[in-house]
Amino acid sequence: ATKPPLSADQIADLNAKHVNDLDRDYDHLCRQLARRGVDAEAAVAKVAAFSVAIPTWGAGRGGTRFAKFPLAGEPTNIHEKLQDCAVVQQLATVTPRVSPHLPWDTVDDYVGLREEAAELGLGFDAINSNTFQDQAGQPHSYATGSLTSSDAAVRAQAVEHNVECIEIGRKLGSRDLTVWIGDGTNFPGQQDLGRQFDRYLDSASGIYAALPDDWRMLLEHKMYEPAFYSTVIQDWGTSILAAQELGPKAKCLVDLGHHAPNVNIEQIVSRLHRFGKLGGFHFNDSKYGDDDLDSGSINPHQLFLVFNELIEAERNPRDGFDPAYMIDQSHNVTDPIESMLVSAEAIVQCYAKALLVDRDALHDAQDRDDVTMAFQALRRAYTVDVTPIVAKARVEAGGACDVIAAYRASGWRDRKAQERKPVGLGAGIV
Ligand code: LRH
Ligand code: MN
Ligand code: MN
Repeated sequence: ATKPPLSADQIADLNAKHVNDLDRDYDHLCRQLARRGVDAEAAVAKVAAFSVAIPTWGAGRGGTRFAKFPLAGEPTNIHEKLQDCAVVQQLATVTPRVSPHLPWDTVDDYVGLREEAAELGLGFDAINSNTFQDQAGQPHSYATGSLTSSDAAVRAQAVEHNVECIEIGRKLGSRDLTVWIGDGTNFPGQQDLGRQFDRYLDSASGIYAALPDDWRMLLEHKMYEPAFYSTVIQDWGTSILAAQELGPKAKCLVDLGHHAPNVNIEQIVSRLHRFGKLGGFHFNDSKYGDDDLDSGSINPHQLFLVFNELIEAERNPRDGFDPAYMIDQSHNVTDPIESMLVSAEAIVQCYAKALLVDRDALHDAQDRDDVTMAFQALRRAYTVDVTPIVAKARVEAGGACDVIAAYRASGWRDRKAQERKPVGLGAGIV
């Protein structure tokens, strides 16, 4: 039996205050959309089937390289992080899986951890390896890079860590390994750009060889940081070349904050899908770089356009269509639970809006080169307030109508501030 952290009765009581208004708003929206020939109920069903993983590290306060400001009652270990993720899932109902990061989430008993998560109503999603930091007691430093280091012993250690992540992931029930490396250079001439990529391919193929048949290796690119002159896996071009070289189980992962400014990310989605290489997503928002801001807080229209491409991709599956969706954010100034609740809602809202696009009208306008009506097909969906659709799906799944109000009414963080040990001060990690 599952042991949800919040009282289901309290959520139901809070919802009782809203259900009449929600039903009225939902009926009104259904009628409005029906006039345009759009089926709101179908959107509710699709929204109810949608899910996005949340990262264990997102449950704690993030930080910058300048400072981290801890929050009273924030989780300090994987067990407490799972509890907080379970709170998000209970209220939002679209985040049933967590994505672990190793060695940040190291425990002695991974089978036990999987059971602990299951009791909280959670499963595990993609496992993330970490060869961008040194860990205490590790034989070799990653100061010269990891999978691409010029030192063979360092490369072997980095490969070995990824293989261990796969073994741990098998115990947790994961089926994807996400590999992001910080390798690159800070000075022109520091390394040979070609030979460094060769070393990447060689190391990555060692990891690929350890993948079980039903696993995928998700290659995550990022333009810069921590390397500031060149980065080995810097863009989707390098990423897809590597994935093609490695084999069919290697796919590309798109983190929304990892691109050059103004890059057309939705077009990248389309390209990767065209070649069967779209493997997953890290959702966040960005103003300047890899800001890891809350999803939809800066450019919700871009998020909508990304989902528009994802829906087109789903309708035209190539090599299957099964992207691993995850929130990847750094919650520096908010309660992480609140950020994840709001972000999950923003993501689902953009998905719901993309579902409302009249695709026949869009495709017809495209075929006739009617620019205005093609754009209108998108615009008319984007401007719909889909709150009732998203709330309807959530309440039907036992979640909260107003996620933030319900979370605050639960008093969760104040209780945890009494129970949990305080977090020390320190610089942030990512
Ligand atoms: C790198 C990244 C990657 C890491 C995470 C902590 O910037 O996006 O996904 O695993 O941050
Ligand atoms: Mn990421
Ligand atoms: Mn990032």
